[in-house]
Amino acid sequence: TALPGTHPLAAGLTSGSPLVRALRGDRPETLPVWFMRQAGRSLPEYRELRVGTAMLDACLDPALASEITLQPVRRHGVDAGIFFSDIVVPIKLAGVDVEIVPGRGPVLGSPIRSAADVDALGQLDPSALAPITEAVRRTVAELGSTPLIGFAGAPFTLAAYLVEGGPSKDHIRARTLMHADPETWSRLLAWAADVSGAFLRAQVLAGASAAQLFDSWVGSLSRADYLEHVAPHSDRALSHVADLGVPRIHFGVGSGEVLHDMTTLGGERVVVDGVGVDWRIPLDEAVRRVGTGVTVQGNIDPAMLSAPWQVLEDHVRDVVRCGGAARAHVVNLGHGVPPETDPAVITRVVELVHSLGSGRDAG
Ligand code: 1CP
Repeated sequence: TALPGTHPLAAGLTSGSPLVRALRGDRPETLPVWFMRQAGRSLPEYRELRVGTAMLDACLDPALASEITLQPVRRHGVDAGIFFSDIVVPIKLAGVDVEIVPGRGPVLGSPIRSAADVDALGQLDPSALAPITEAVRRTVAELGSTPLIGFAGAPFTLAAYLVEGGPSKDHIRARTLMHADPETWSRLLAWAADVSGAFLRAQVLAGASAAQLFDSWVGSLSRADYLEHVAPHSDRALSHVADLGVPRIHFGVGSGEVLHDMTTLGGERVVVDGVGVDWRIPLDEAVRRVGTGVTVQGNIDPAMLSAPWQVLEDHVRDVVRCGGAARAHVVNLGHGVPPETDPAVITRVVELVHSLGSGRDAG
């Protein structure tokens, strides 16, 4: 591996952690659990720190980004930190005019819709990633034996913002470009893959022990379009960390039709270590689709977090029972923590999962 000897995984600090073991296919004594969007608006300590600082400025302030990453780990006792940043940070660093509008999400100054727009995209200067590297270094120094997960946006999900110019429902303009001008589409996705890949690689080299690619909006694609126009670019993004030997997780929402393809990226073999599953299909069904050559991650329904405790507890036990069909299971939500979630509920879910042993004996 090309990891520096001081890296937490190479140095043996995180290699025996439940998260890393589970991603490598092992069943640790306790199931690992973490939550997508565990940092952020559900935490009062986050809201306090963020007062007066714009989202992307917070992402580029190493002390702030590191502290926000650590908050949910301290509070909930989760088995991993997820680096506090956003999928649009690297495209901003590559010169794209993008802001994160509170209550809305990423919004571009001018959407990318033509061949000329794609030609005008700049490259990501590696030195621009210095605040990311610094934030990750500080974070892993505090986390010790708890692994940090680095992440990036998959090319399709990034293109959904780049072409639409902001959040959208069915990504119709993006999918239109894909069919109307496949050559321009392919160049746009290759650009996004390399920018995201460089962002992911910087996090891993600076100390992240796992890497997750978020293809949040993959559910708006047909399987045929996914295989032809998207999967090769996701493969390209993940290839940026392939030589580093860290476990790689691939996650999407509404991904049932392409779940298997997300593990093989269109090839013959499983090429990722973990696949994230949303709340729409039970994990035993997910295992029927992906086989036992990959660890499953998920899939507590985020809507359950505000249900009465007994309803939530039964659901969590069921998720763990269904996850018993997989070679290994990383417990998570099917998508992010809703901002209105009571953080005490999250802590209680962590305690419950940790009381269920390896997951195989839960019944
Ligand atoms: O002011 C704020 O608090 C802004 C809210 C916020 C936060 C806390 C945004 C805007 N991004 C983030 C952080 C973030 N984004 C993290 C780290 C926190 C953690 O997971 O603990 C991560 C991993 C992301 C990744 C991200 N950003 C994704 C993929 C994951 C997912 O949730 O699907 C996506 C799609 C985005 C875009 C984005 N950024 C922010 C919002 C509200 C959105 C979604 C907008 C939309 O609906 O299209």
